[in-house]
Amino acid sequence: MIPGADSAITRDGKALILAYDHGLEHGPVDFEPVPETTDPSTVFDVATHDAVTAIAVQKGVAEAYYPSYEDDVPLLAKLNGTSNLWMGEPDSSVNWSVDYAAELGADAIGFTVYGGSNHEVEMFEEFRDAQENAREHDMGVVMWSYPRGQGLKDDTSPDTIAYASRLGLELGADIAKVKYPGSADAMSWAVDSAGNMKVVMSGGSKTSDEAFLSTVREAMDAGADGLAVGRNVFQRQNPEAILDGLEAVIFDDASVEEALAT
Ligand code: FBP
Repeated sequence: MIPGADSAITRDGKALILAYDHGLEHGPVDFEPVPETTDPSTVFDVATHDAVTAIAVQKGVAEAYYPSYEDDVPLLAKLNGTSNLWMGEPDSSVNWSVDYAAELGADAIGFTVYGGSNHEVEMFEEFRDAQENAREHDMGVVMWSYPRGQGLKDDTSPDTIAYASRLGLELGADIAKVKYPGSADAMSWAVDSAGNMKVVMSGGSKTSDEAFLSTVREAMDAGADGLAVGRNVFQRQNPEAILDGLEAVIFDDASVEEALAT
């Protein structure tokens, strides 16, 4: 971790990353609630909202769409990713290089690490290469730290999520993105376990405005540094409204009631 390496994708030290790699990770089924989101331009337009500190996409989407948005939103190059068609032990192929991401204008890299998977050793080594290369380009490093695999019983338990955030610090991420462990106390432990590395909460499947903003408020109160979110934004008919609310909670320290009123 290098303090400040994430500055291009944070605002006042906090992050609101809009994740849009679902076409690879889950398939087009994630676009069904709002069919217009099948077109990446629709989600890049959403990402121009002031609250969004970076958009995370895979290579093909970056190549085809980022040139039209490079002045509007920082790019977080999600380097690895796997499809839902893969039925094996959790693993993720590296789909583009750090050098190529830098050439496309990326400000930071994103990398999934499945700690505990039978493929942990290779994933750690791939992360090492990407992390060290990102340092050469002065790019921030965000780890999607998702412990999972056949040996892991509960991938969102407090122990597991604290371990997930600690893996980010140990392996040299600037920000670790972790699943919400279910309570403020557990999130607080995950944040403490990360030392001075930043921890952001992962969005998860779509919930109501109030439920989602309440969880984000809880995570922020527990010391989280923001959010990396996909479906809870782009699966809404009015994504700008939830981004207004998230901006209030994350950057202006608003209560849920205040955020709902924005
Ligand atoms: P969501 O906010 O929609 O959960 O997106 C966050 C994210 O990490 C995406 O970047 C990724 O596509 C997806 O979740 C992977 O989720 P999972 O591996 O749990 O299916």
